[in-house]
Amino acid sequence: MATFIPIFGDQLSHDLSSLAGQDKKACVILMAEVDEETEYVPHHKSKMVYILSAMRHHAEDLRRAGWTVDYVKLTDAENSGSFTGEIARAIERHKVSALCVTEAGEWRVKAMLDSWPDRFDIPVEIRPDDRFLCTHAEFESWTKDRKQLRMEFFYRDMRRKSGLMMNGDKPEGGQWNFDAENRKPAKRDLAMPKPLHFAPNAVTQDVIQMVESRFAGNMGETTKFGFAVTREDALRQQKHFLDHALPSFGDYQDAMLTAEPFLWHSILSPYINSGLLDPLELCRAVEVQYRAGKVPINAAEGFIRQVIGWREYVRGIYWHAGPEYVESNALAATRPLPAFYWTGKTDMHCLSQAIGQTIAHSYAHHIQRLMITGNFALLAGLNPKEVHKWYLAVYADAYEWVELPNSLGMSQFADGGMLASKPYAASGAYINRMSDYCTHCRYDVKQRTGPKACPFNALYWEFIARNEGKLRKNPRMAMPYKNWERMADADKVALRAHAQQFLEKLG
Ligand code: FAD
Ligand code: DLZ
Ligand code: SF4
Repeated sequence: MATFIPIFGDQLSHDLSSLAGQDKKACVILMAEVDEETEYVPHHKSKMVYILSAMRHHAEDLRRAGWTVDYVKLTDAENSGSFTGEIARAIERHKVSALCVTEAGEWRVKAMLDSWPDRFDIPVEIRPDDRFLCTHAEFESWTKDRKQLRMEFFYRDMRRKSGLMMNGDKPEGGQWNFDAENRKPAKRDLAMPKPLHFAPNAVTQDVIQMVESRFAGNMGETTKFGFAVTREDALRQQKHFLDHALPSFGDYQDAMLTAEPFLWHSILSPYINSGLLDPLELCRAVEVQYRAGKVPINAAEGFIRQVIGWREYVRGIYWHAGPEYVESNALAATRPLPAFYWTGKTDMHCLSQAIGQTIAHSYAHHIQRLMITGNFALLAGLNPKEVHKWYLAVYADAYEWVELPNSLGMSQFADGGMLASKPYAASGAYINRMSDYCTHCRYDVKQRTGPKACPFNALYWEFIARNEGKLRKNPRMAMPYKNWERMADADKVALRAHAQQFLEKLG
């Protein structure tokens, strides 16, 4: 009688908790490609190719390591289309005495796992996912007696807990955070590193064909597919990042350039989130580069903060906020997502760049997600649930636990400030400062009204005016409201009329 171990597409780690201490000879692992997962949002084609090919390669790796793996493909005739259905079928195929699984990464799948003890007539053990630094209990205890949940204080605890960039109990460099040094605009640079491109092998080609025929209408191109699909190749990209991009990662973290989708970013999130890379191992490798004098402190600290700070913090918020978090809409935003989010066809150059590269690569870096597509959605009052579903569909790194707090909380302020102390709302001036987009745009970033005026300008003031009742008392919004009050009435009327005309045309 075997122990049965289901492994999901975001659990592709050899040291997964459900595998720990098991006798390989007495276990059967199940991995299943199922409609339920490929269809809960219209995933980008490259995201699907990445996950399904990485699953197939991981199954082979596990077999080579001595495990028995039962793998169900999406095209298998008997495939029931759901995890629960596949487990029921597999229990009939194998003599199974117990089921052991690593906890789910999101509320939807957790509800399913919680139903298994009643559904199946065998003991079900659900183990914690120990690939995170902060446990659920630790995060809950950190939230106790705090009026506000702010990443910066949580991050300090994670630095202390991990010992990363610490000198005893003091932060390396004498301060916790070097973010003030990480806001430089970038210039075109021929020496800019490019992420490695991994040519699809026969397994990936098979998945590409299957995805192209089953999901022809989904966003994306697979012709440029070049993600790593094995841990070995993901480690190659990790090394490439450490050697070539990390030294300037900090300086240009917030920069954007036309036709440069990657800049000095790591492009590691798909691998970290699916389990091919270990986030703590990566952070330790970053610290080694710093201690060896190869990268400056603002790069090393900045990178480590993203991973043990922001990544762990958004996971904590996701589980703390509960399954109803997805329904939050503090600013009562209802406008439907414009069609150009799926096509990139808009004459706003910043948006066509961010969306165009999303279509091409299933990737955009953080500032593009936050300050271009996210900022536009916030200013235009787009429905936050629709915005969330878009982010969940289009990025290769998107799983609900990490995407939802970032989109609904950080970028749309739909949680009323649980995650961010103020909305990330900005006019064209910010985009112009941090990018070269405006110089290639048909709009004039300096104009606020009139046919050539940058839409972000009037939309910004419309956002301020529309949400005055909800945001006026936020101390971090005092300056914009002071500026709004100082403005002449005629200017206010003209700005709001211009914004409303634009929004009407948006449909
Ligand atoms: P780098 O810039 O190289 O950063 C290094 C690593 O830090 C990333 O790989 C990632 O693991 C981590 N990281 C950085 N910022 C964050 C953050 N805010 N939250 C969590 N981890 C972070 N990240 C996802 O992994 N999945 C998502 O679905 C996702 N959706 C987002 C939606 C919106 C609206 C916004 C504003 C951000 C979102 N992020 C998401 C966070 C961030 O944009 C991506 O992690 C990052 O762009 C991934 O690219 P990279 O690996 O090159 O990151
Ligand atoms: C995203 C995704 C897709 C597209 N397909 C599958 C799949 O067929 N089988 C699978 O195990 N996982 C898939 N995933 C990832 C899952 O959505 C993710 O692992 C679960 O939602 C758990 O959070
Ligand atoms: Fe975007 Fe406005 Fe700049 Fe055009 S002018 S790129 S719309 S910020």
